Amino acid sequence: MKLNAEQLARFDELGYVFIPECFSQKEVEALRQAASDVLNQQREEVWREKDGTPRTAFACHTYNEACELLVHDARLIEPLEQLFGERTYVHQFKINAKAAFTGDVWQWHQDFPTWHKDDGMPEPKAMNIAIFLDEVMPINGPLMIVPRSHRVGELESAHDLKTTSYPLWTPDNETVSRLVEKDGIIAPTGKAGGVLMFHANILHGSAGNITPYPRRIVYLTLSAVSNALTNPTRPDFIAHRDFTPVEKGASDALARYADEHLVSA
Ligand SMILES: O=C(O)CCC(=O)C(=O)O
Repeated sequence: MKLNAEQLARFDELGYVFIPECFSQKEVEALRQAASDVLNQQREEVWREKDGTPRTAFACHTYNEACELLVHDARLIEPLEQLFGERTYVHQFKINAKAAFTGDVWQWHQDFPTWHKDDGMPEPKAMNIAIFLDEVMPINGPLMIVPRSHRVGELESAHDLKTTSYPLWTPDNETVSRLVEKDGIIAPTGKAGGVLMFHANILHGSAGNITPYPRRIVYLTLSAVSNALTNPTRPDFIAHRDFTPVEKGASDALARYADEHLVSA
């Protein structure tokens, strides 16, 4: 799947592209079952909120087949190859649960400062791709984005350890206010199966989820192969050390997996 001229122009101008209903309901259902499975595992890759609810399952493509198939999905790989002009490796893969009632905040941040300062990633030639596993609504902690903020480059930031997320490099409130005053905040919402791709320097964050509606999102981070990590300090389940280009799988691989494995409710 390639981005069209309008999507490319939109990405350049605003720093993100949203593709509603990119994955079918059958594929999403297979991924939802995968999410329930991995988030309930007791292992070092699964991090929890203060009350013990699962928050993030890292690297689950290494211990779940549906997640592994997703990593090789051309709908995710091709647009990034197109944007970077080269092949990509998997820098990170995770499922953020943002559980009903207890899913906690993600502070305002750009992704690149953390990748740069904690992992030694040379350039912002990497990107997060969000795949919605539940309907993302204005009320259940959607990802909020400051459009055009990718154009300001890497903001000054401090290491913030306040939430249950891994430590992030976050800008101060004055900086966030200044950028928001200029360009506002948007929150792409939509049905499960939607895909949101956003620039490594876009300012984003999300509020806590006090609704009864979970908001599970998969995040696949792909980086250009020329942009390998030079000094990773985080565990390799958070910042992978394998920089070989990710291969594209069969276009119907996830759908076939769903046909073979879906457990009906
Ligand atoms: O899931 C969210 O709400 C935010 C995740 C995020 O910002 C990140 O992984 O960098």
